[in-house]
Order: sequence, then structure tokens, then C-alpha cells
Amino acid sequence: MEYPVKTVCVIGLGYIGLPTAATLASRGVEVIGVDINPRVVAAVNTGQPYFPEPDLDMLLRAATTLGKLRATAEPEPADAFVIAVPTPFNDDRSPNLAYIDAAADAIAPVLASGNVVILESTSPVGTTARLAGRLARLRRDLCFPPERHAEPLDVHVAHCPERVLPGRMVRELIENDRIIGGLTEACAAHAEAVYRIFLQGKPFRTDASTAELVKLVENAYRDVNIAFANELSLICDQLGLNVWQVIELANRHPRVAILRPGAGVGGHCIAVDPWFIVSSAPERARLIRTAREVNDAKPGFVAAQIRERAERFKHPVVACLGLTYKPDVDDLRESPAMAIVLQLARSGSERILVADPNLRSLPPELADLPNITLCDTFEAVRQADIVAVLVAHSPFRRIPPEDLLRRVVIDATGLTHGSA
Ligand code: SAJ
Repeated sequence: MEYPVKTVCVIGLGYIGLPTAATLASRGVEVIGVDINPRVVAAVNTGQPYFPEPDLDMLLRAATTLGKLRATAEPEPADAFVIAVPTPFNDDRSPNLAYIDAAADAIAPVLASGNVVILESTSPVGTTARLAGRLARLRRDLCFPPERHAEPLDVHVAHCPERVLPGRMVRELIENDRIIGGLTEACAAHAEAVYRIFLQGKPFRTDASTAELVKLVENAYRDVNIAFANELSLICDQLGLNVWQVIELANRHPRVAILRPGAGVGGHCIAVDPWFIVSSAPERARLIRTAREVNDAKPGFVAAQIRERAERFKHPVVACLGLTYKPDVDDLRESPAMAIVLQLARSGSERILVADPNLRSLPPELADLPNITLCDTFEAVRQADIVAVLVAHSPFRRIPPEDLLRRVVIDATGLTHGSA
């Protein structure tokens, strides 16, 4: 059956909402992008991405030039609503669903019979049903799933988690397979119609709770595997062995593919989402919790390594290379490198030179500290007694090896071992 989708209202024009809105608009759909931040609304309306992401500028310019994408502060009537808002965690690591609730409250007044509401935000199991329940309470004149299972429903509700990799979003949005989790089968069918507009990957239909857990499992899987690599790096440090060589050689086995140790695990996804599983099943999610703890402990370990080596110098100058949460992005969320630099700055008298080719200024948390300066990469290395490689940004590969030879190098990333 065909479900025509002519207008889509995307709630949240962040890292996921903006590329999704622009992609839909570039396919001729009338897109209303909604964001509570007026600066985001203004930027999108001039066709400017406000964060760097390959090909997003082109896509956005095409969408606004075609006149198909318009940003605003309030939701407007549409055939489909896509919610792409953050789901952070609280201090006790329980999920904070306040942004999803606010999105539901914002769209409820403009919903109409025949609409589909799609939750894309990464969410703990049960959130899509909770969203439908909230909408149902706000719009008693419309029939929502799952209270009345008898079809037809007025409004269909589904969970279609995003799974694109920052740095490759525009391509992965189209090419990756997509999980379509409906609260009912008809909900999944209606949601699939939205993704068919641009999807080249395969859509896979399931129920909403399964889709919720699938998304969390994907990121927990990666977290557990990175934790294994990070734990190996601690073991090798104690045994005096080169972890990069150990992994490289172990990976010559046909069924072994160990990931890379690093300064820790950052970003707003992998460092957060596994906690949603732990909070749903705390007694049973033992490995997932331990992996989080192993990865969260890694920045402290790297900071201690740097401090220990700095003790040999009277007035040590430490060059910290990289501040973002991973290579070649400008995103600082949950960044392990930031945590390391903060620990160093607060604990000692070292002079810290931070070099990050993706940042034009220091973030406010660091800018006010007296012993930190943002510096050009080559200059930072030239002035340093200790060079700490915290993020394997591509331009760091151009640092002349002879500049490093004369310095103490602590490389958390494998860049100087040719393994990053
Ligand atoms: N990292 C390592 N070693 C590795 C790989 C990564 O230390 O071998 C670190 C990175 O430096 C970074 C963190 O892990 O600090 C996470 O980086 P990432 O590139 O693995 O993932 P994200 O957070 O940028 O994006 C992930 C992706 N999920 C998976 O690959 C399973 C992406 O597909 C999701 O859409 C995204 O989370 C999300 O939004 O959930």
C-alpha cells in the first residue's frame, strides 16, 4: 500500500536532524525544520551548516535553493514528524527523556489523522510506547497505538534509530540499512514510506522495543570491543610490551579483529547509550557496565602517565595533540582528550600547549585556566618537553619524526607507531 509523504516536520536540527531534513528536502519533500535555538534556525535558513560534516553544505544549499527546507521555532502541520532530539543521561546515569517529552508536547497540537510520528533519538526500551501514551493524553480526539490495537489508527508511531557515523553522515544516511520499529505493523509500514524517499540501504521492519534495543546494542557492542583494546593497552604497559604490535599480530588470525586502544571513548553516543541498557537491566548487564568503566578510566590512566613523565622536568612543557572526541571532527562532547587536559591543568604546574587543527579557540572550560594555550601543532611540538598524542587527527601525520625523537612521546592513539 502507498502512503504519500509530501511534507515532513523534523524536530531538532542537530547532528542527525539537520542531515535528515536536508536529505528529504533534496528529494523534493516539503520539509519544516524545527529547533528551539534561534541561531540554528537562522543558519539553516541561509543554507549554512553550523557544524562541519563532509557534503552537508552542498546538500543544505541544494535544499534551501530548491525552497524545500524552511527552519522555524514551532512545529507546523505535516504528513510525518521525525523527532531527532538529544537523550542525555542524568547524574545517576538514568536516561533523561525531557527533550523527547518537550518534542511530544510541541507537536501534539498540530497532529492530524493520517500522520506518522517517528522517534529517531536513541532511547531506552519502552520510550516509543511512552511517547505514544503522552501524545494520546494530549490529543484525546485522535486514536494512537498501542491502547487500541484495532486498526485503523489515526496517528502511527514508530522508532527508527539513526545509526550514521559522524564524518560520513551524508553517505551513511542513505546507504546504511535502516531498522523500522513500529508500535504496530501498520505503524512500521507508514514509517517505512518516509525512509523509502531516500534510502538506498534495506529497511528492516520490527517492533518498536526491539528497534530500541538494537540501537543500544550496536553502540554497546562497539564500546565493549574498544574496552577490550583499552584493557590490552593497560596490560601491555604493565608487561612492557608494545600493544600496537600485539594487536597487529593477533589480527593476522582470520577470526580476530581487535579495535584500537585510545585516550578513552567519547562522543554523545557510545559513551552514553550503553548506560541505557545498564539502567534497564542493572543486575544482568555486567559486561556492558564493566566496559563503560574500563573506557571511562582510560583518560585518568593517560593523564597519570603524562604526570609521571613530567616529574623529571623542573618546568615541564606538555604539548597535548588533539582535543576533540575522535579524529577529524570538531565535536568536544564527552571528549577523553578534554578530560585529560583538564586533569593535567588542575593538578600541576605544567605549561600545557593544546594543538587541534579542528578548533579555532579553546572551549570555555579550558580558556580560563592560566596554564593552557592553544597553539599551532608544529609550534607546540617544537616547544614541548613531552608530546602527548590524544587524538589521531590526520594533519598530525605530517609532524616530522625527527621533531618527536628528541622528546618524551606518550602516544595514546598509535599514530606514531603507524597504527592509527
Ligand atoms: N574509538 C576508539 N577505538 C576504536 C574506535 C573508536 O578508541 O577502535 C573511540 C573514538 O576515538 C571515539 C569513540 O570511540 O572517542 C567513539 O567513536 P566511533 O567512531 O566508534 O563512534 P561515534 O560515537 O562517532 O558513532 C557511533 C557509531 N556507532 C557504531 O559504530 C556502532 C555510529 O554508527 C552511530 O550512529 C553513533 O555512534 C550514534 O549516533 O549512536
